[in-house]
Amino acid sequence: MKVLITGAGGQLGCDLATQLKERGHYVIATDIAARPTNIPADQWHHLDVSDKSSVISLFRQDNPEVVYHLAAILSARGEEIPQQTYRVNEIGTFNVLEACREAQVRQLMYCSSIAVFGAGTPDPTPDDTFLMPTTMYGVTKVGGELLGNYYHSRWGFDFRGVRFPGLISAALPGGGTSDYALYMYVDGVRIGAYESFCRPDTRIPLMYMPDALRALIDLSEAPREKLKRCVYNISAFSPEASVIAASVAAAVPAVKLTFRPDPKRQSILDSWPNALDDTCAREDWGWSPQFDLEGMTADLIPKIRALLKETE
Ligand code: AKB
Repeated sequence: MKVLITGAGGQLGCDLATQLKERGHYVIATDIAARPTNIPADQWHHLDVSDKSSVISLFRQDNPEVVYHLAAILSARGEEIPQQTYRVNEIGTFNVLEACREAQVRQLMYCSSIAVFGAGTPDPTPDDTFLMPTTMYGVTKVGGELLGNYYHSRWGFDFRGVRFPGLISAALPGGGTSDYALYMYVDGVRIGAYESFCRPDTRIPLMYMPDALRALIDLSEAPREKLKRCVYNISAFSPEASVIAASVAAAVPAVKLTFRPDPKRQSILDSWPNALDDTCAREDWGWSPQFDLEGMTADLIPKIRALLKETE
């Protein structure tokens, strides 16, 4: 099957391209950023999703069956450049949906986020509750979900998405507010120290990358008649930041993990749910995470060490 990925140069995109190829798909990777080394030049296109005519002509030319739409500016970076974040995330998603319609793409997979929620949601937070995000990133993710739901009900278009927790992997992310968790691992191993920009009692939903990739692919392959909605909460674990630090410290002796909250990013973290209720995903398409915090720590730390050796 021919699959196109937008934002393929990011934290999620690089690993997703590899996984989809391993499953035998022909992957066309696109991004505004430089081509990652794991993607051959003939399967790579420069694409700015905020440029509608480029998106439409590329989709028409390459004719993908499924599109994974990952291109987005994340929450912390988005607060520095809100207007550009609106263009890339909101207009970009509209352009991708329109291009799917014009080029008769069969399915669009969408990456939403815990950032669609604002403070005061029930704990754990269910799929259907009030959506009052405080960041431009969150606003545009709500907008993307609503647009996709509209295309589904108006034209029967197969739009599907997950609300991702903060994702943790060996690859460096770009501009997320959940990045403190990832940097405890990466800088903990690489430098032996990391100062988190949040309080030790900060608690948001998090997920290890292999589970995140499996969620996207499983949802894409689920029979449509089993799905009662287009966008699903998915959840794995929600440890306090101090508990993550203890898990890293147990695996990386002498690591120095400290906390100095940054008021802006802390207020974003405080506005997000502590935990998500993912009952609908479990019931409709059999979602279940394989990694908890300790399982992730045991798997991830050797991977970061191996990556560091490769780049030495
Ligand atoms: C971010 O921190 O902005 C993202 C997210 C939670 O969607 N990682």
